[in-house]
Amino acid sequence: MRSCNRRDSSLFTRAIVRTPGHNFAAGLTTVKLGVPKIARVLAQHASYCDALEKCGLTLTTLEADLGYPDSTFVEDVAVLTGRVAILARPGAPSRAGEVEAIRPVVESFFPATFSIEAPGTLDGGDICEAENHFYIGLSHRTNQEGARQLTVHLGASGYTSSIIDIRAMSSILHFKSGVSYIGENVLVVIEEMATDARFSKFDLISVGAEESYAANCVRVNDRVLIADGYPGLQRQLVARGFKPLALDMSEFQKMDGGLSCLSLRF
Ligand code: CIR
Repeated sequence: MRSCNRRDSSLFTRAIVRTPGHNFAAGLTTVKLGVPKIARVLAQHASYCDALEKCGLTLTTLEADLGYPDSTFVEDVAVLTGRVAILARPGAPSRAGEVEAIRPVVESFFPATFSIEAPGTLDGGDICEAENHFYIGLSHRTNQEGARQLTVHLGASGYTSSIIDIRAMSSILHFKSGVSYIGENVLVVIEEMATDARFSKFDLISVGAEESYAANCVRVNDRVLIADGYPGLQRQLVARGFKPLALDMSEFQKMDGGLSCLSLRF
């Protein structure tokens, strides 16, 4: 089955999610926010899935994969677009096997699926689509070769792309931890990105240092999913006519995860 050939990068009909495993806390993290409580992880994940359904998406829910504690962060293993799917090649060795586990699912929706090959590495969390242009974050997970291969695959489908080096930005793991495109030419950015001339064509919403986690938000059809507890961003969204839907993300934040990482939307 071919996925929708959407024109607008915020219009989706489906999403792939993966239930967190009971060993979720064994995944990677760089923050010191404590150990996630599995009951809360599962409850927050269920609320996230409910929110996607409320936004009109049909979910494909994959079973927990105990071999990969970070595998609930499905966004990192693929880049799904309106025209083509590219399986990623996660930069963290402990996550490498997640790709093969999701391959048949992605291929069932996207017959034309490409793959990032060694020595390229690429995490989906580094890729931000803004209409028909893709920003590719060069990070400690996504390398030059991975970015180059993705550029070729996207270009073959008529998309443009550009590379943004975030390796010196210690406050973010992935490019999309600090940047989210939410449609209507609006880009939500952390302060460090707000003065970047490459984003000057956008209507920028800059989130302050105290709300920087909230910069990872997701436009899904007529709603913008945001992390709960960030009133500044919520106000700015409402002021521009967006309809935010706040979700408790505390347990995922403990593992460096944001809202976008929990689903592959298409
Ligand atoms: C990791 O370090 O890979 C996971 N613990 C968190 C991944 C979050 N993914 C994302 O921001 N796209």
